[in-house]
Amino acid sequence: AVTNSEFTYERVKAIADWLLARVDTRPRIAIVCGSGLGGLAEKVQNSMVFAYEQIPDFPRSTVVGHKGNLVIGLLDNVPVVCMQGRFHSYEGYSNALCTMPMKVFKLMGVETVILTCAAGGLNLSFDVGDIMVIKDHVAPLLWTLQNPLVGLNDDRFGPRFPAANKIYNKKLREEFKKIAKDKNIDLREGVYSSFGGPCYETVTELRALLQMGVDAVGMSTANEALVASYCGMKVFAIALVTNKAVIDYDSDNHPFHEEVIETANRRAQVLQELVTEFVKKISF
Ligand code: 6GU
Repeated sequence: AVTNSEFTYERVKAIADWLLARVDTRPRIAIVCGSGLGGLAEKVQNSMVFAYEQIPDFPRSTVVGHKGNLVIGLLDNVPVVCMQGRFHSYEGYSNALCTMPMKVFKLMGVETVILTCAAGGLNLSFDVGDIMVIKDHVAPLLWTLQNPLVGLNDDRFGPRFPAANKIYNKKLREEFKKIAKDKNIDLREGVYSSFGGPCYETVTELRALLQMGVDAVGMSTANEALVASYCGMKVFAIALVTNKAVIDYDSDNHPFHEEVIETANRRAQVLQELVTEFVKKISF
């Protein structure tokens, strides 16, 4: 397995330098587009598009609904670097590999990372299509040797023992909520949980999560948020509730990827509008 220590500072810096040598833009904001939300990257202008397989040391995207491009350009005149599609542990990638792009962003000069993802709604008051600002996470994979920070630590990235209680920047959350309020868009705020996938969770697992205070569940984001925060970048994350998590033992319903993509497509416009406005606001 690839461990944190295999992504040495020098190896990550080589990737960052490779990218910086090919663009004039110097983005201070990075955006990760989750399932069905890659349309945001198409709003980026004067962009340079790098297919992941073009970038040295980058893994490939293997998921339907996820393109695999790194897009660098201007989102409403603000320089951004945008991941159109992310890496997941269920693709066979270690969490260290899945989160390596965060370190690349750091060495490119990025200060703020915006993460988006699709998630199943667990909170009983949530509806399909709701947008949830993430304020905390529960990520069992990160309790194990799958934690992307396991391995030799390089203090140039971050501390050996990083705090995890303030990963999701409060000011940024407030800023985003203000923007939504001005636009009359309803927002939720809550706790996100991620499992490794690719299977969805059992009824009992979901019920346990609900009891723990989890509001939405997905297969990504928490690992990236951890590493971005560890690297000293500000983190903001939103989950789009694409389906309801099934917590009834006798329900005939079940989650499926097509529904996830369909809801994401339906709500992509609103999400893009919010994120674009947000990026403009925080770029000052
Ligand atoms: Cl119900 N679970 C997980 N882990 N990911 C999801 C989901 C559920 N719905 C959308 N993505």
